[in-house]
Amino acid sequence: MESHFDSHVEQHNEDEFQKSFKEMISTLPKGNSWGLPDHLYQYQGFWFTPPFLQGVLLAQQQFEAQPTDIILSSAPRTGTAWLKSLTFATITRTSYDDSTTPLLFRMPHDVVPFMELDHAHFSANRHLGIPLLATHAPYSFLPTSIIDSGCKIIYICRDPKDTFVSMYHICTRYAKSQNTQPIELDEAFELFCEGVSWYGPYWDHVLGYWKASLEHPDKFMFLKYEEMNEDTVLYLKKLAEFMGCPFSSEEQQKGVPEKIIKMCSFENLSNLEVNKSGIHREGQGNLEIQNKIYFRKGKVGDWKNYLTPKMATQLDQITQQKLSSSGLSLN
Ligand code: PAP
Repeated sequence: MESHFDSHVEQHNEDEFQKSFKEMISTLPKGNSWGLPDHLYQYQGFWFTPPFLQGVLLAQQQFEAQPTDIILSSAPRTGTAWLKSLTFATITRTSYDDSTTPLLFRMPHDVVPFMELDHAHFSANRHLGIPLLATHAPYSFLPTSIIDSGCKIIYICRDPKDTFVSMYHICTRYAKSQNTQPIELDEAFELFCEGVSWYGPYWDHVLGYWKASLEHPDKFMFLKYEEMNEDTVLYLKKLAEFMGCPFSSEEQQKGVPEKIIKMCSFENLSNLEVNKSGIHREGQGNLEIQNKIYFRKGKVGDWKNYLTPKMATQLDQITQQKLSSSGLSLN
């Protein structure tokens, strides 16, 4: 059991960590954060806002992965919430059904702990007894215990054009909710192309996980939002198998995978009261955000409504150049 002394020591260490983190961050290159309050800072090749970078570094020091953990990794706006809801509903299907699942009253981000921000509560957040943990950390930033423990990693990525459009919208919607000036699309586009985006450069994020997945295929599942959208049943079955809880033939006959997919669909989740009017990270300063901001359209190819053909070509060219000889395509 933890004593007062232990918690005092922990607090002291945390204060020390905060102090050295602040000093360290003041030496880093600073980037435009798309009109949002915190600046982006470049650390070891990737851009972060301070709370997220601090969280990743703390996790590197403190998080001890278990071999049974399943890490859900993604760059922002690539399908994290969808992946969380599908994996959560699949893993908990013997405890809950579609009329009792916590997804009915908690948003997907609130049923799976997030490594960068929930580090202080790892054990507390596992009260649901599920092995899932989410992170946006680039592969090279993962705590060594995740690699060493051999736990499973599921990565989801998405066409950079839709990822960009989705990121642009969450920034403008958040800025509007704070009554601050939203960034212009052109400016955000330039920043994204230069790699200056949350956990960007986006392509480097994807490539880090892609290469690792080729090296350790048994430990990785590498997903694309578009493929999941095309054949969700197939990918949900693959996910269940990968997580060690395949759907039995009886479950398949009863349509359990289809029910989970319906429950976790954009249409269903975005219309739930919790996702229309709830608040994520309430009382946590700049991290507080309305749940509804996370849900926009959930469509493949919505970029066509926002990018000019010239912009689309420019992004495609960057993607082709960055991914050349990797064997991966994203558009
Ligand atoms: P995050 O990094 O902010 O958590 P993330 O969940 O990775 O975002 O991705 C958000 C995208 O997934 C949004 O895409 P859009 O802007 O193009 O619409 C969001 O609408 C979409 N999304 C959210 N929930 C679902 C879902 N259940 N099914 C499919 N797409 C979804």
